Amino acid sequence: MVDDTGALPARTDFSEWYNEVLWRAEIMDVRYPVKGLYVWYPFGFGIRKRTYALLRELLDRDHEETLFPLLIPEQEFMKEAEHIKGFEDEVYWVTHGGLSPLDVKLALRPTSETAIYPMYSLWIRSHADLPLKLYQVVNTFRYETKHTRPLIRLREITSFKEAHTVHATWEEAAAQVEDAVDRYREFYDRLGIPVLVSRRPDWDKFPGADYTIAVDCVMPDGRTLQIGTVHHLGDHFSKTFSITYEDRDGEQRLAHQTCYGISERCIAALISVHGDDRGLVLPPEVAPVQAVVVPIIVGKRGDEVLAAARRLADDLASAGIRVKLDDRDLRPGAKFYHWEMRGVPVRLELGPRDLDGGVATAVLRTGGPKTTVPLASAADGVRDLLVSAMQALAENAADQLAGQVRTAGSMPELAAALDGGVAVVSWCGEHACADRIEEETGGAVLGVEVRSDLVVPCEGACVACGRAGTTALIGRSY
Ligand code: 5CA
Ligand code: ZN
Repeated sequence: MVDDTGALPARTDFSEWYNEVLWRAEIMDVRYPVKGLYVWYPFGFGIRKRTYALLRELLDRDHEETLFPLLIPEQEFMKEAEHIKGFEDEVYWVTHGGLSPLDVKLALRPTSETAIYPMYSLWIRSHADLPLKLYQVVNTFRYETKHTRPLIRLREITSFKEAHTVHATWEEAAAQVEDAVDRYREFYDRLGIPVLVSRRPDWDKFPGADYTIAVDCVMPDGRTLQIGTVHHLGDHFSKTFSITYEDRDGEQRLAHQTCYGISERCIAALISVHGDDRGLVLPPEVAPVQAVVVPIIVGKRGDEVLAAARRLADDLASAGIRVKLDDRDLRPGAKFYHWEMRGVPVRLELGPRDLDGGVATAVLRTGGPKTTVPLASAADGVRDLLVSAMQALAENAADQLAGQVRTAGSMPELAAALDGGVAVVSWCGEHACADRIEEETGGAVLGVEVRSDLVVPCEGACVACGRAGTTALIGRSY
């Protein structure tokens, strides 16, 4: 689909690398003629499909999937004051049906609180209806004015997973927030992406929330990407939308709510955190192709080798491994390059000498020495290799993050730490100090109550004003 010959820029030129890998590995085509809207290539969509299957698997344990309309009537959208303030400059409006102006303008959902909660008001009657835990995977629209970027800052978010839960009490909703954070950690753990979890400062919380817990990853250039958020909504929306329930004593009470979301930024993280100078490196669970078989056809045993390669691929396929036989009329080197770019975890080479030895030569995308897999038990061998590939990928990513987190005790140290990473500092909690940090270092306070083994508590004097502070995470973010 794309001509992918030619070298990729080094990943140390992260922006260049990212843009090139997106088309060379056939993930996104950026040529769609609307700013902030991009097209999934089928290969990229294959990664997306499997990544979201994993997300669904984790949520389906105790949530139910649903689907609400894209259009939200203006009067519902305008109901919750803080929420509107947060989104008013980002909403697309539908104003006409054909040539006729609509009586009621319709918003394209930027997120779905105001679509879902009027229905929750009808659905929830008594304590027996609680807790309610629903989610949907939809497209949402945000008229972003910051620099748009494929998979990172979109005007049409194509893969917005949003969960909306309702509980009897504030405490139960708070427990759900913790549960959701754990679920997101598990999701990123399965993808081998180490994350930093923290509570956002109040001025950075979701419009209409009591508090927001965010999940960030660190990109290769040291900038952070918010790849998930969990919000405690308190009773703000239940007041506005009359979501009440009758408790055990027959009293009407306001419900308490949470919502949490993940977008295709999870794919941006997957690509960026694991990729290398040769292209993608994919976790086997979400790789569209887990193993590629490349016949090495030299001399006159070509037919024999090709037949054995076909048998090998068939064996792997019938064992449930996603395998491709690359029998194209190309040099092996060109095939290696092609599949490395696409992040295929295991490459199996089969030449006359391998065949004589009853093995295939195996190479992991994550590196390391070549090994062999016996043809007689190829599926078992490849399965083991996929496990090793996943381990290597997760270890590499953990090492990478460990090198990107630094503690800083002064403003100059902080500025230095932000070059290529994130910083842990002591901060007094004042907005003015956060502003000073931002002006002098370009770093924002990402959050407090930071949860990560990599973060050592930092309880001394505020890095900006010297008053007493507590541990805070500072980063330059996407
Ligand atoms: N209703 C809540 C929870 S679903 C909500 O909308 N939260 S949010 O605004 O924080 O969005 C959830 C996640 O979507 C963010 O953490 C971020 O990872 C991702 N996201 C937000 N805006 C964009 C965008 N323009 N492009 C890509 N991803 C985005
Ligand atoms: Zn301070």
